[in-house]
Amino acid sequence: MNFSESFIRRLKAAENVTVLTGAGVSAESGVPTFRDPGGIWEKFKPEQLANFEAFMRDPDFVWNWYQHRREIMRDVKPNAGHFALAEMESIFRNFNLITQNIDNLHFRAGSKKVTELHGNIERNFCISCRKFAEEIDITEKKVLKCESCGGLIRPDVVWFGEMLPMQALQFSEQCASNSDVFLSVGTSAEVYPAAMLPIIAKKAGAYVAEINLNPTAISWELNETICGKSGEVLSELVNYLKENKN
Ligand code: BJW
Ligand code: ZN
Repeated sequence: MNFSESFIRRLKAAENVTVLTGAGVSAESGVPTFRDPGGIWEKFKPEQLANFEAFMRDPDFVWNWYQHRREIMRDVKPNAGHFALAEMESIFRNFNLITQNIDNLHFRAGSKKVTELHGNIERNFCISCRKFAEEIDITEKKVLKCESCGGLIRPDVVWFGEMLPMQALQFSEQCASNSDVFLSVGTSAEVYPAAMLPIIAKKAGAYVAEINLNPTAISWELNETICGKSGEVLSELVNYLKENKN
């Protein structure tokens, strides 16, 4: 792969690097993406499933969908892209990984500094008393009830119309504003406010590159789009950096 000269020059000099990841980074592990052909939203509309009203309308249906996804996520392994990002943590003085993914694969690959914008599928909480549920049986098809108050238990993920965790969002915006280089990897950049982060970084003077199979909704606003599989591009990038970054 030929990385552009300007990208390499900026990366070699970079101290503050931020990476935003999306579902595409986990695709090579076998986790379905949302908006690609064959992705989650081809079979289900987001408004049917990923919002609070849908959960209240049919809690068992939405719960089951998350249980199904938990089974997929439990059985997959981090891929070369996750491992490359974990290695980058020690290459740059200040490296921050921000993810929209809820699948835990960055942690499982060894990344330590991960900011989760859309929650984590492994956690669950009660919609009435907000208490976190203990470990759950992921084969249980009926929605669980809170042991303390009997309220419905939901996954600790961010649905449409819900606020992102405030601290995580503020920290991500800070990282974006202070980046020398910002990478947006495997995300369609269609969901806000996450999709604002590359734009914030660009406006603040960062070199912003996107790694994706295809150009995205925001490509025209960035410095460059590197077309390819994130596992392959990131591995090559980290190998190059290990040899060339001082
Ligand atoms: C590869 C690859 C490989 C494949 N290698 N690449 C401003 C403007 C307009 C709308 C809004 C706005 N602000 C807020 C909104 C509303 C809404 C929104 O953004 N709507 C848009 C759809 C228009 N946002 C919200 O509601 C957010 N909340 C919020 O803003 O609160 C404040 C507020 C409240 C009320 C009113 C106004 C403001 C919350 C968003 C929550 C998103 N939740 C989900 C579900 C999480 C739980 C779950 O998983 O079930 O998060 S939706 C889903 O999309 C999931 C993802 O994290 C997110 C992003 O998807 P992602 O990761 O980009 O995946 P894909 O599939 O879209 O793309 C994959 C990409 O990978 C593709 O480009 C492929 O090409 C690529 N790829 N294989 C490299 N191997
Ligand atoms: Zn409760």
